[in-house]
Amino acid sequence: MTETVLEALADGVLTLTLNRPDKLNSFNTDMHLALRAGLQRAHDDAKVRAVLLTGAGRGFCAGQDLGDRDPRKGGEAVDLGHTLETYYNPSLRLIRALEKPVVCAVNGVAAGAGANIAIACDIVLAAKSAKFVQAFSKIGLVPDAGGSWLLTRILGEPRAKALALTAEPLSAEKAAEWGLIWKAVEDERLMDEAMAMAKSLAAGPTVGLGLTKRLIQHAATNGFDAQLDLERDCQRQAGRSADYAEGVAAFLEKRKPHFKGR
Ligand code: T3D
Repeated sequence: MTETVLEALADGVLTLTLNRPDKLNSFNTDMHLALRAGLQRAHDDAKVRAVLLTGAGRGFCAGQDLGDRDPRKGGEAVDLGHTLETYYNPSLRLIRALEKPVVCAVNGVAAGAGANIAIACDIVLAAKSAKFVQAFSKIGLVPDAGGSWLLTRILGEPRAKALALTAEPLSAEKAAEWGLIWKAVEDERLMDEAMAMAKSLAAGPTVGLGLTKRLIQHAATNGFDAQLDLERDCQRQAGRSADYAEGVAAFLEKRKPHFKGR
């Protein structure tokens, strides 16, 4: 059977490739479970120091496989609240909670939950030909996979509402201009640039990078005082890491640091 998510670990980077290209990598149950297993491995395996998420074929991910939701097939209606809680939300939570950088290479269209999984990642690069589509309103649904939260915080209400209500595609270049993603790159450069970014992060001070991710995510909801407290706690922890000692020693010795991720 074809694997729905391909996993490859090299140079500290765990590459997860959504692999249902004939369906634009839309999610069936198997792909949900495989993605979650890959993300869990990223948590558990100390050899993984960064994740690169991408899609096979011409699309990144078209969200839910609507073939699995065909109302014409009859039977009991699927409880979509249950499918979010059981399948989408655990992976979203894993991406956000993982204290290692997650780079996303959006190789083509990212629609519905696929768009929102992409923007939940830490650093998003997209091929210039890619587009982001909040496809939900076209089929009578609401933004999910964290989209209502992320879009509103990143873009503000006017743009979040317009994208969600109209389902108008947002080009990669516009997404970069609006700050929704890190950058749009030439199609043929995407995987090289995304992998170079992931490798560079994987060679970095993993403890400090993970804590940095935690801090920035909490800033969206913390008040200033609470954030100062969190910075204090995170800096205390980072200051106890071997990589901090190595970073300072390397600076003083005028050489490149060799971080070990501890
Ligand atoms: O259900 C729950 O558990 C709740 C959770 C919901 C989360 C969600 O994500 S809901 C939103 C679901 N996604 C969509 O509504 C997007 C549907 N797809 C599209 O709007 C378009 O396909 C795209 C904008 C993504 C891309 O357009 P285009 O013109 O580049 O490609 P296309 O020709 O429409 O699609 C290519 C093939 O992929 C086509 O198959 P075919 O005709 O070549 O055999 C198409 O049917 C298939 N495909 C694309 N999206 C889906 C899909 N098949 C199943 N499910 C899809 N979501």
